[in-house]
Amino acid sequence: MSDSETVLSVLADGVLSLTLNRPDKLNSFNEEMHLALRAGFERAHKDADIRAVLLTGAGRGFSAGQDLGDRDPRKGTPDLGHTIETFYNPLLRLIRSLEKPVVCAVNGVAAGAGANIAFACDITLAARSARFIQAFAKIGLVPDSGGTWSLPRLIGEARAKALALTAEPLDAETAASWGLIWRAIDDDKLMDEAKALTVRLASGPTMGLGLTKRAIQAAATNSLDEQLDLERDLQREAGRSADYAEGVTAFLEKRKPEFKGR
Ligand code: T3D
Repeated sequence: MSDSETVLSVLADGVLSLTLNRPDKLNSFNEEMHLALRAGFERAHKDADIRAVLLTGAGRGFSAGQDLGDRDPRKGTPDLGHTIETFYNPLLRLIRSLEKPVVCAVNGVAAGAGANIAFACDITLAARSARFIQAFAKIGLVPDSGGTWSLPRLIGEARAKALALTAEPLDAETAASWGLIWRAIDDDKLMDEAKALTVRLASGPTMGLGLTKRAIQAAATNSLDEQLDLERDLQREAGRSADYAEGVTAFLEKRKPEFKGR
């Protein structure tokens, strides 16, 4: 577990809140922040007391992607393939493979990898004032952090290409209406709503929610037949969980279920 101040980490009510915390640099990623965020998601994988994750940013931005201060070309040519392999790809894989809900509260501008990390989360809310920018085109790079995978799937090739080739900012309302995120929310209500949603998810049937996440993600590459088989297998697994027994018992007894996440 990293004790870096670049990502604030708080566990309460089954929710691990991870706050990107380099506000002076719009929470752009340096190596320390990469390692700290990764440590947060690794902890979420291992710790059964964590039943949902809330990712957000401190200050006026969510994240401006890679810290370009660490990429001064006058000091030499970096191997960006190495940094993608070492930092961004493992992070994306940790978020997608975590079988617990990951909520992202985009509190302000999300640019470059910052935008695509937000799109990789399970439920993404954004402040109405937030903007999403595929900033890569402005500096001669290619969208990363899964952007070339998630954008066409979420919004289709025409919109994906236009965003990626022009680097034009997309406002939160439009991002929601296009299906890139779940909802745009008034700035002053964003964190309350995001916290309430994450706490609600953390008190849910964690195993069933995790298997649901796995199934929906698998649909991107499965045929219908493969997906039907997967649903059968996952339903079998979910049907053996204590939370399923509790859910049905509570329904029959006309009371609220008390899920334990098992
Ligand atoms: O390198 C690799 O490992 C490959 C992986 C790449 C992944 C990527 O994410 S590449 C894309 C990198 N990100 C960008 O290109 C975005 C750069 N930032 C911007 O275009 C703008 O800052 C924004 C549009 C995001 C926000 O604009 P604005 O006007 O609201 O804020 P600002 O004034 O530009 O920024 C505020 C401060 O944050 C400023 O510092 P200062 O002058 O007050 O000391 C600015 O320099 C700093 N900042 C913003 N973005 C970055 C940054 N510092 C370092 N790196 C940044 N990416």
